Amino acid sequence: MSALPLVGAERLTPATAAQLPASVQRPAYDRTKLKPGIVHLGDGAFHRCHQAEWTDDALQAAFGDWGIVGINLRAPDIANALGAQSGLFCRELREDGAVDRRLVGSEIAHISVLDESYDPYRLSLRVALEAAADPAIRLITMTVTEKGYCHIPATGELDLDHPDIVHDIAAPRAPRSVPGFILEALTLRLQREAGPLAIMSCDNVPDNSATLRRAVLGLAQRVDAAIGDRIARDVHFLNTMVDRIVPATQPGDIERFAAQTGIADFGLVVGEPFRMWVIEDTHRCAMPAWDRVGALIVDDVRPYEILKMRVLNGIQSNVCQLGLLSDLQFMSEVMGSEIFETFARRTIMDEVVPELPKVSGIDVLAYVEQSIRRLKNGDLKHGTLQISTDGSQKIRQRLLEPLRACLAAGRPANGLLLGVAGWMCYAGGLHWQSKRIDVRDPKASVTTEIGRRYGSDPAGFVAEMLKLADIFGTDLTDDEPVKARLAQFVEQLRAAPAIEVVATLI
Ligand code: CS2
Repeated sequence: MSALPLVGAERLTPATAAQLPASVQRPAYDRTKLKPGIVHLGDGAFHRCHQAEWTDDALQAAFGDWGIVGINLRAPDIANALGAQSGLFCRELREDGAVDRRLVGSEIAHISVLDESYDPYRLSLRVALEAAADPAIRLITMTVTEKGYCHIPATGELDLDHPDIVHDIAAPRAPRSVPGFILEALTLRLQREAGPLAIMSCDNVPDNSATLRRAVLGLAQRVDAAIGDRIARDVHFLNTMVDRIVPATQPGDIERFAAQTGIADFGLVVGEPFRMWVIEDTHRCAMPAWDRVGALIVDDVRPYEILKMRVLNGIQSNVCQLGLLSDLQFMSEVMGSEIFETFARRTIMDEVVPELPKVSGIDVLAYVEQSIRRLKNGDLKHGTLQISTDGSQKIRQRLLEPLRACLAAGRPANGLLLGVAGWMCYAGGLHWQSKRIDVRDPKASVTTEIGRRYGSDPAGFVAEMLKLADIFGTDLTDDEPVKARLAQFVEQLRAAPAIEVVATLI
């Protein structure tokens, strides 16, 4: 689509919002009365299409001081994009050709911490910390992606060698990492007696908020042990499971929206109708009335988390690299191929489902079919590259844990192993036709170096990859059958497009 539709479209603001077509749902509460109650770190597409929408529903059901202050500690610059729109943005849900549009009002302020090379960086960081330390805030939520936790993926422990953690131990008042930011914000809050607070991670990290808590307390131990003790006692960290497929917004989405509505919305997000949110809250912490609009409040989120990470995310991570290595750009193209669909279903049914915990109220087989349907949604442009990004942080919970469970039960795990081999080839930069692969991962320099050195020696390549203990742990390094199978798959993936290897396997 050309950029022309944006010319002549008016920027979305509280004034121009009135010009949106009548079919666009509006907030059903008085937004001018909304005061802040939540600070959210990582104000990206997923947050806006999930928690922000859910908060709009909750405000509709029971109005209260639960406006969201969005903070981005790194690019993208939301203050520029959403500040100019007074926090307003629309979300579109797309499926089977149908489009559902809604104006979301729950976000009321935005702060971007500037790049460190700019002079006002420290000032912008201070503004963000003060926002989080404000007594009006009773909840800090976050979607900062897996790598934001600065943990070792294989163990979930804080990575004390992480450069940002090293920095934050030396300079805790000007933190760079998410755990460092939370620690400093909590320090300010405790010094000022800012009142009760709960913290809720909404990332796809195993035991998400408990992992964050460990990171914050681990850092506190090295910075100020007394503050650490108070955090451990006074601040609740609530584990959650979140679910909705929300690809990164494309310029074409914004152009189409402008062409169809006359309004240019630089905060637009596009997702699927399905949504789910499960919150583990045994303390009954203060939060918006999310439970009245569909969120589940439970005593133990783990079964839901394991189900979602191994089935929905599991399929995504099992096939995204293989799709990319077949030159397929979007998940819907991958899952639209009968070969990949059969492969994904078989892997999940034969290798993953038998070892899943029971989840109350959920029929696992129906859940698997629903997940496959969701992943085939051709109205969403969910890039195989987007899901492959940061795979080193994702594969433990999505592929390796189910692989371990399957092997321990004495079952063959060829589908999962092919997915792992796909990740290895992607991370190693090994395309069968030697096309350049865009490896986006915190471990990219290490994995591509292994690919460069061992590209023509599949067994050596697999052995070196498995030695990355922060990803693979130490149990697979000497597992000869696993190594042999992975090496065989890597060899096949070096010789033909992945879809052919998948076809042979099924
Ligand atoms: C995706 C997830 O990019 C990714 O890692 O697997 O964002 C996925 O779409 C969501 O977890 C679905 O809830």
